[in-house]
Amino acid sequence: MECVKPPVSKAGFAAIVGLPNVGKSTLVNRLTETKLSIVSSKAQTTRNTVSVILTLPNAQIIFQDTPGFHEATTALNQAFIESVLRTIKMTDIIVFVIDPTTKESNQGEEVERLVSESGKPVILAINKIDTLNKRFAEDLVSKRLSNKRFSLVLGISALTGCNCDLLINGVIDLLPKGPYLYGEDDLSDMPERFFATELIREQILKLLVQEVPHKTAVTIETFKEIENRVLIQANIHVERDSQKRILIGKGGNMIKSIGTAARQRIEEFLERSVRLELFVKVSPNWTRSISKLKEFGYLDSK
Ligand SMILES: Nc1nc2c(ncn2[C@@H]2O[C@H](COP(=O)(O)OP(=O)(O)OP(=O)(O)O)[C@@H](O)[C@H]2O)c(=O)[nH]1
Ligand SMILES: [Mg+2]
Repeated sequence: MECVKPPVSKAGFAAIVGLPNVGKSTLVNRLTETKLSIVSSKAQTTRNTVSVILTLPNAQIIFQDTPGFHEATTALNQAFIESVLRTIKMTDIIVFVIDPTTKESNQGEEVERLVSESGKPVILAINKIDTLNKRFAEDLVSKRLSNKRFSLVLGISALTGCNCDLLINGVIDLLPKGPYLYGEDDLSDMPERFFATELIREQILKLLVQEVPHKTAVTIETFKEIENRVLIQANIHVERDSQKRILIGKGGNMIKSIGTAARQRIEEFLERSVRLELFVKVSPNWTRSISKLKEFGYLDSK
């Protein structure tokens, strides 16, 4: 009699770790075919560890996009670092992403040491190879292959998807065996209102220059269904009056542009019609205030 083997599934967490701007969020979106993690050309875009779930026929990977690891100059930066450290501690596998198009830094060495000493399996993903000559990219990979600390070394492009299938296979090989941890249709364990704040912040990062986006936090005050629409009222916090003026813009033009673009992105995400109301508030020195960081969701409120 033929014996039918039960399917063996694998499931676990893969943390995406690296310096700011190396393409971690672009990679998580590419691997999960979503746009859940916000991306911008500016460093320090991601501020919280963002979980995005990829469910395949025999494996479920919870990718955890982390903030770029960098020097802590404010309580906010310190919160980013703590979020990365916490995620490294909890994860099953680390995907360490580097950007060969920028020069190596002390911070780069520090984060490499951190992932190497984590005791977790590490995959090295050399990203942005679409911008490199093929031979040069191959040399970079072969140089790193001699480092036995890496379970796998791949040259990839999060932008074009090059070798991303190999990266997913590499993660699956290292995943622990076990049942799925989330429902097959779940995309994230984070609430819709979190993604709404991120999509507003994404437009702020896109439309404003210099330090204003980095001094901006978004909180949701109202998120409720009214007459077939979701009413979202959000506060945009800045540190100074001058930043408030820039955010509002001449005749309210800037805040209108942010609101229109963010509403469209939130509607795509929620697949529902949205009414978005934005209010700009001055919260002096919030990036240095522990109580404000807790209030804005960047630190545990315990
Ligand atoms: N050419 C190229 N650009 C890329 C690639 N991956 C990401 N980028 C670009 O790099 C920039 C930063 O991308 P993000 O995904 O926001 O980087 P991040 O590592 O998440 O940044 P932080 O959240 O600030 O730590 C964006 O302009 C991306 O379009 C890639 O494979 N090739
Ligand atoms: Mg990011």
